[in-house]
Amino acid sequence: MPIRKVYLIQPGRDGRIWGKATMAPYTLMRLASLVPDEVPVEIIDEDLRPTPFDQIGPDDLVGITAKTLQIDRARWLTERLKARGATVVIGGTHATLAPDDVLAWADAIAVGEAYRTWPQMIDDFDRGELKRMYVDEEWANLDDLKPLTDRVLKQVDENRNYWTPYLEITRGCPRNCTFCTAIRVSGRVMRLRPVEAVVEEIQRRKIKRFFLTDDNFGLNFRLNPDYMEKLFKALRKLPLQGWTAQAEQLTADHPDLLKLAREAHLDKLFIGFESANPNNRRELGGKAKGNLARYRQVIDRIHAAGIGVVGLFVFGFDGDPPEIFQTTYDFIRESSLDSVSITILTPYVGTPQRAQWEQENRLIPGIPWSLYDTNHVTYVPKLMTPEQLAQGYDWLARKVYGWRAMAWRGARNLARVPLRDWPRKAVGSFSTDVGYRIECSHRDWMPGDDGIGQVVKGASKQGFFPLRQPTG
Ligand code: B12
Ligand code: SF4
Repeated sequence: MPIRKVYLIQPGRDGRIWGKATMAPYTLMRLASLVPDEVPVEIIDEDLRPTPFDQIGPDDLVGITAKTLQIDRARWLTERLKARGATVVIGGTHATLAPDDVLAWADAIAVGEAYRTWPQMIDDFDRGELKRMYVDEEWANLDDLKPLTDRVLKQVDENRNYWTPYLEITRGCPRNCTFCTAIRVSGRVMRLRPVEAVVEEIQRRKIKRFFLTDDNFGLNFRLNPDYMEKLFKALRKLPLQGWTAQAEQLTADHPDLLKLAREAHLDKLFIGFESANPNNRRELGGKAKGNLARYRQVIDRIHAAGIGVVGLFVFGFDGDPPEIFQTTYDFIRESSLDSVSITILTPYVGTPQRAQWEQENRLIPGIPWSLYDTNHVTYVPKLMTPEQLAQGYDWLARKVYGWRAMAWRGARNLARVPLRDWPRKAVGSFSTDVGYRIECSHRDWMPGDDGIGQVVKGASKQGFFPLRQPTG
């Protein structure tokens, strides 16, 4: 049937926070830019507005993106949209990792990156020949990435509607941490976008701040130093306020590149320390060893370049005893980390971690996908009970995301930078901490029939401020 319109939906979860939504729909902006000019396209971010069911009908193709924690909502939406005669395609992480799970209820699925298959799906739908499954795991050359179109940028108006614009510069990770899905969704080969294309995109989007979607941007300090030098020299000419990226500890061993990165307005590196327990090194693909002295050195060296450090820690590895929370807290308190992310290990489909625990019969049955959010316990840990893992996590969350702890960290971060940088630093520190505090609020989250759920005060005795309900 000839296509009338394409809708692209980002399922909601947290709604607006102080008037804006947190996550700009970068994935959908890229996909919408692949829609031929003659076909109308509309992006719906449910954190900003409800899905307009009454406007969507039989000649429309609806694409929904979903990580695992959004897939229950994607299914709820699909059932309603199909009832209106629309055709629904599901893509993104969960469809890529668990295609059969999604094929059971979606009209079609897109496995992998979809740079090649998404335009083909639109064309097939237009000719009435849409197939059920499209696989694109060729790890497209990022040299040829289609630029974001002006109609998409105008429609999303990201500087007005969102706290954080996203940007992709590199993609892939050659490591293979047992709990991570990166190699299935982004490939093991590190791919780089041409520096000129990155600069052009930043200028056209008029973004002054951004968070890189790159899984392991920092690994390029070792793998592609020449590219990084070229990139930083280009970015330092732009009037940016600051940007942040995910990295690993080895960035600290490249002081010259760190200095250039700071000149290029890099504000903070999110470093995956992952664990303060030296017994977990096998799970961490060789990148972190629980060596606290080394962690301190890394933080000091990155700080010396004028760049902030957010420490990422995961809990519930098979080597983790109940004391891991206290050990990690002691480290966090005496380290000079700018901010901290704490998450519970989550066995996503397609990871070696899940395969092992499935075999050992340790996955807790009946947990909805919406609680695969890294804030909930979904398996039986080895050296603690599930309750001990949940309680230890709640204890640590209260310690590190309490208002007093956040204010103290904020003040310590300000003390490290010159007075002229205080406004930038204060906003940066506070927004990262508040973001993680909100993530932890999902401990008070009870899944609902609408695939989203709601906050039930006191569900975890966490006591953080309640989240706003998503619109619609
Ligand atoms: C950036 C990012 C974020 C951003 C959010 C960005 C956003 N707007 O959603 C932030 C930092 C907020 C974030 C948060 C979280 N994230 Co995250 N995130 C990423 C990351 C690093 C990159 C995603 C990205 O934007 N890539 C760039 C865009 C262009 O590519 P893409 O999204 O992959 O989309 C392509 C294809 O997947 C496909 N596609 C996608 N959707 C669709 C839809 C259709 C219809 C079609 C045809 C194709 C298609 O085509 C696109 C173009 O090629 C990925 C890792 C990764 N490499 O994917 C993790 C990842 C998606 N995140 C993950 C997780 C676990 C989380 C958190 C739960 C972590 C936490 N505790 O905070 C939260 C959840 C927040 C939430 N409410 O959704 C996991 C998901 C695992 C899973 N099985 O679901 C991943 C895979 C990381 C990992 N290492 O395991 N994340
Ligand atoms: S280094 Fe990071 S992105 Fe790479 S596999 Fe490990 S956790 Fe995933």
